[in-house]
Amino acid sequence: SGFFTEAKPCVDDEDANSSVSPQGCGLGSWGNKNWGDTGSCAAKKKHQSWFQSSDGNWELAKILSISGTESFISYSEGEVLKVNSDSMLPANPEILDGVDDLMQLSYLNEPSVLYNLKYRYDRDMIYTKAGPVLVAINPFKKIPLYGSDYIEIYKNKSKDSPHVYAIADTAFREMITDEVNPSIVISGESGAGKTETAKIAMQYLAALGGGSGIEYEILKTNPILEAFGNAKTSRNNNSSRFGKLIEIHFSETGKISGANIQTFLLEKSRVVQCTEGERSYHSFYQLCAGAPPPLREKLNLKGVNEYKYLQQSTCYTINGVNDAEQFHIVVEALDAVHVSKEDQENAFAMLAAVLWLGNVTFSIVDNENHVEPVIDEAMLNVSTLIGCEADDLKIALSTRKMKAGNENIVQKLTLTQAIDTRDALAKSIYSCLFDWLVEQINKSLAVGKSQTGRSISILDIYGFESFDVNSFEQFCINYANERLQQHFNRHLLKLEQEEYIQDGIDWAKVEFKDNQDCLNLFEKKPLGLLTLLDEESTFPNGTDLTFATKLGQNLKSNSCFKGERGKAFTVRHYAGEIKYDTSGFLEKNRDLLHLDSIQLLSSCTCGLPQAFASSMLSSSEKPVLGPLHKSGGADSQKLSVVTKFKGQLFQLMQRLESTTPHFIRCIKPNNSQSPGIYHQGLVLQQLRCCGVLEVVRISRSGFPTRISHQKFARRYGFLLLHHVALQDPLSVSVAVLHQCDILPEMYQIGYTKLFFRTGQIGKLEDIRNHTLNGILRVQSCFRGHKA
Ligand code: AD9
Ligand code: MG
Repeated sequence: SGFFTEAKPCVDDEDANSSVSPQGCGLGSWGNKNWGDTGSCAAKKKHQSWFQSSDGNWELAKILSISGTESFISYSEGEVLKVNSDSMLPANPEILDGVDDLMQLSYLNEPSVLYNLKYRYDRDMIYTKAGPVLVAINPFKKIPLYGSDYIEIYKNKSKDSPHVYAIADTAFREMITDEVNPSIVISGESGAGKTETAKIAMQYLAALGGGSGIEYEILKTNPILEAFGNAKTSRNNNSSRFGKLIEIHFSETGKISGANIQTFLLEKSRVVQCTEGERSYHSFYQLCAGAPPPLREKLNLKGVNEYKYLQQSTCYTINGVNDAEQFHIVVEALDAVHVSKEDQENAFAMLAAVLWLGNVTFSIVDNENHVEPVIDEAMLNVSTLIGCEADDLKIALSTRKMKAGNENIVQKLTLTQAIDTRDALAKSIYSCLFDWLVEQINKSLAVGKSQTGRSISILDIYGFESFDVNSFEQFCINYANERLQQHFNRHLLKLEQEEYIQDGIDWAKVEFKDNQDCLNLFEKKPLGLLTLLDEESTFPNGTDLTFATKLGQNLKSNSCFKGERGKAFTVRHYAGEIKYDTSGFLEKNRDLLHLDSIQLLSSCTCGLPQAFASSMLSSSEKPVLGPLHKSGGADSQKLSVVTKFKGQLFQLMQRLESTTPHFIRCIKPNNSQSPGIYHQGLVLQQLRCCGVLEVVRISRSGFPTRISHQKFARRYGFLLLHHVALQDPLSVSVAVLHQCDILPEMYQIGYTKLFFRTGQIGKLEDIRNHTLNGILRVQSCFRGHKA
């Protein structure tokens, strides 16, 4: 098994010497990237090789003969083909099939990595290490890898195959022994499995640190947040429409003492608009399907297909999901986190109010096309549910108070304005409800507010999205993913290499795709996407079109930006090019709720709307969106959505920087959410864009363990037989390394630190323990004598 656990540095020498072409037949390069190791034609003749078939997939072939730049190969069932030698890549020997760490591959080229992952995926081994990163391929089916038996196995370390449990275990032990706060950062495209992975990690930590009962509450936050914050999209039947950082607090002895959840930017627009084939938030369907009769009656609930907001898509159900059952699970979870029955009912009333708001219609009341809501069942239900007078609701939905100079004037609304006002109210009620729930959860989980300061954080945000039409929501989501990618690059690619270079060790730099340009495109002041969006959002005459035009004029020089005709623009993200349609950008960024609506909510007799109104008023203190809203007078002044989001992301990054990160990369093997389908091209694109292969390259040729000369000398100096202990730490260290037979290629001596390849410190620790035990034996023997 030693063969599989040690990192194997690169290609064997024999191959390198017998190379036919000086370029190593161009092995290792594909496209313009150079992932692979150098190999040789001789190596290709000995082993099987990869060649790319006409459909773009890589296939294994045997080389029959090589003449110049051409090779004859046989593949599949003996078919013989003439191919360009340069287009072939070496395959690994069979004995390396399915290794559990990509670092163990002799040839680290793309087809070999793809093959290794597929080999494992086909055998339900969905987890593979890529050096320090755990790669998780979504199985889209239940696999028997979880639960208490498995947790026990990883707890006792009786198995060390890659698993989320193993990552959580490492994080936990690191927290206890090194007194650090680890984080588990999960990334990947939409539908790749981040949320499931986060839950699996939580499950393990709950089992490890459980006992007080609080772990049960922590696990119960998942069904609640998923009900209110997840929805079916065309990419994922249970897509997170918000970002989440959960910080689990531990006592000194490693028992869970509480937790805290921070959420990021919920996609509000889904409440009032929904694309065909998708759904709004699960909570609506669950309520309609699962509410018991008395609640149905009280909220005057109808079937989902009677609500206009939900009717926009003809999709009401999800295959294999029982919304009524889910409703009961959510109620149970709300009980668990101590949301009172009364508050639960109030929360459901808000859901019903939102649904009924969507059914409010308007009729024209004068010859200037001003409208008023029709007083019907929908209007009456909304006012009952939120606890206001129907008349007050009517005024809030059909007029707007404005300040002109010192005078207050009342402006009547046109149909479009009235609909916008209605929808804005619905979106606000929903997002306030979401925030309120998170607050209730946090209150309940705050019991043992981390007295020790020890915690493990798990980050699960919405994954990179690319739809046919990409709007403001995708713009924000993809921006967040760009930030997260930079955090990944920084820790695994940049800092790692910088440390080698700074300490002066021999190191051939591994190049990687830096996404700083793209982040600059978003964040640069004064000319970045975010500032330009904010600026345009404050101009009274700004429109989505003028915004798009302005982008084209100002951002041309950034290589990640591409202007498009009309209201669109394209961003070259790390994960691919995305064309955004600016329709609705300005309005969504302003996210105005008119003061009239806030006043309406604060006058409601129902507890929740009042709480919502006061939280909205308190969060709208900072005047950032200027002129338009000042002249509008009555509108609340508040941070724009992107500015607030950027602030949250910066805070998040700061928090993550104070932790020791562990990375999990989720990969989606197909776009149809089906088990057993492994789409090479799709997997490759995800591996490429997120830099996993570069990480393996760095880890494989790198020195993952490092320790200062002083620390090393202190820990191992006593092992020296000849006393050099009086010498400087560097001399002591070197002497220890010689005495312990650590091979010269297994370490490097930097200016301040020693750098080791994997496994070397383990060897030294073994020797140390052995020696210490010997000393202890001698001492006890000695004591025995004395007695
Ligand atoms: V999004 O960015 O929130 O749209 P995620 O979170 O990356 O996305 P999610 O965890 O929701 O994806 O996974 C999508 C679906 O894949 C789940 O609903 C499961 O049906 C399926 N899945 C993911 N991971 C596993 C797993 N380890 N075992 C079984 C899984 N099924
Ligand atoms: Mg998710």
